[in-house]
Amino acid sequence: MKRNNFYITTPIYYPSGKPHIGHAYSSIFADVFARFKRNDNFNVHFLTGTDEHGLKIQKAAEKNGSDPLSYCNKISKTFKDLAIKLNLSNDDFIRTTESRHYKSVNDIWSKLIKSGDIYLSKYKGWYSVSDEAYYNSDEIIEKDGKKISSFSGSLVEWVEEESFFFKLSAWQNKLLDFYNKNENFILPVSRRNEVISFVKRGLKDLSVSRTSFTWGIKVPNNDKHVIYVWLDALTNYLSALNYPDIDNKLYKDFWPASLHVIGKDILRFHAIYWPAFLLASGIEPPQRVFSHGWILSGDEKMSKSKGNILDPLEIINTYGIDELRYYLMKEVSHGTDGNISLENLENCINSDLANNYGNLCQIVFSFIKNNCDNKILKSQKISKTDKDLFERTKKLTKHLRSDMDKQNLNSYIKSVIDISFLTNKYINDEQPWKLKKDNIEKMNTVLHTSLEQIAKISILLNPIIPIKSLEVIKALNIEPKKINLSFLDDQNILDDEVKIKNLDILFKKILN
Ligand code: ME8
Repeated sequence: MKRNNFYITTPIYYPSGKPHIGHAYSSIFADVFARFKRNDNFNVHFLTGTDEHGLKIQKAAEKNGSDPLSYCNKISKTFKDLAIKLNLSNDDFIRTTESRHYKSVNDIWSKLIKSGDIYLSKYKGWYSVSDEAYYNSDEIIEKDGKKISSFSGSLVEWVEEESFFFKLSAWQNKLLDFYNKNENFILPVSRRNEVISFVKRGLKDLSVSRTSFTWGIKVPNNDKHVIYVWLDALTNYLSALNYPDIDNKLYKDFWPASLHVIGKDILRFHAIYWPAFLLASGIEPPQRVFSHGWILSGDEKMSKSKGNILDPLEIINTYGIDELRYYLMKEVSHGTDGNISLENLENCINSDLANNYGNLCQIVFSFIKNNCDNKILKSQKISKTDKDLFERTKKLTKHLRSDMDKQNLNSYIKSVIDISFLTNKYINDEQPWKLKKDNIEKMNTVLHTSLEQIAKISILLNPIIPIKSLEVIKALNIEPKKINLSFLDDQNILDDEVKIKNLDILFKKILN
């Protein structure tokens, strides 16, 4: 991969039911990084899609009286539509039922056979259809007379069938070595530690094919078996770059992936199986797997099987997409789980968006419209207060790139909102409405400085609230294609003379 290229992926979603807020969270989180990197002049490739094979999907289709492919065609479209509603900036949407994906999975399988990493035997053990995961006996507990996984709480069933196995046990030390050499491969650190201690406890060979159902990619030269859905699904990240054609531009530019965003429930697959499959195939593993926590409802993960779902589309219709994006990114701490509620959403919209950033834009834009004919010429005289604001802003922006490079979005948002808070305070202290009477020169400086701050804040918030921030950016007469983060290296954004356009109210305060 060339420098300045950035390949980022969301998990590909099971089209087994309606998308929920947990799916929206994973997708928006990835989108924020894709947009941030684009604004920072990276060449970005952002992938999302649907994971359409396996028993879980076959069963969901049967329940709906449909054949699996027709069922997937229908439900995959709801995820594609959701991507549009969430305003995702994805460059591609992959479906694992596409021929480009079959080609790539077949190639990986053949490579693993050739390297001697796959052998035929018999699987005897526990399987969860809902997680599409195998569990060891010591991971199974009994609840209400039913066997469940202690890890996910999902029902498991006993399976005995002929199966191909991947020699995962042989990769234990090589994986530990890989984690050691690539300190930031798994973030946050708590998840990295979790993975390392799991691998240190010993890895068993992994069953990578099934014979008891048919909905999947057939094992090459053995029609009785379908390839285990996780070996199939993970390979999507390569298929989307036209793998196995490794000489094509997409693959050359973007592999290894820069960042796989995933939820903590699928960490084992991405942080253990995936690098092992890749190393065994002679392909470089991705650079980073970032595992976010769960969105909880009460104390439980929000999910279809638990029936405690908040519908993202309903929230978008009531509150707006930027409002939902901001709330999810700000309120849910990214490494850990977070509870969400409509009450907190409303409080967050009021405090950060309406009363802070929105208020700042409204005060400055309407004052300039009513008193300065929408034009401001910067004067050269800078006061101590102006300098102070500039210095404090600089201190807050200093760590933003490194925050984003570690997916520390909470810290990033906090700093940007602090800048907005400081600027509101600056306006209140400097009171341009009083300066209008006897110090026009200073009034102009205060207004110009405020516009410069608004420009910075809007560009920094752009990855999170792309629609509203763009309204402000356009009202500042900054061309959208000129958005970039070079001001983080100490440059100003605005010319000395600024002509602005009218700006409508950005965020309405929600009254209870
Ligand atoms: O796991 N809170 O698909 P999926 C936060 N097909 N994130 C949540 C969540 C919640 N309540 N519920 C789900 C799969 N997610 C596989 C991925 S990738 C090669 C294959 C997140 O539709 C979950 O953690 O069950 C996961 O990252 C993503 O949504 C997709 O879940």
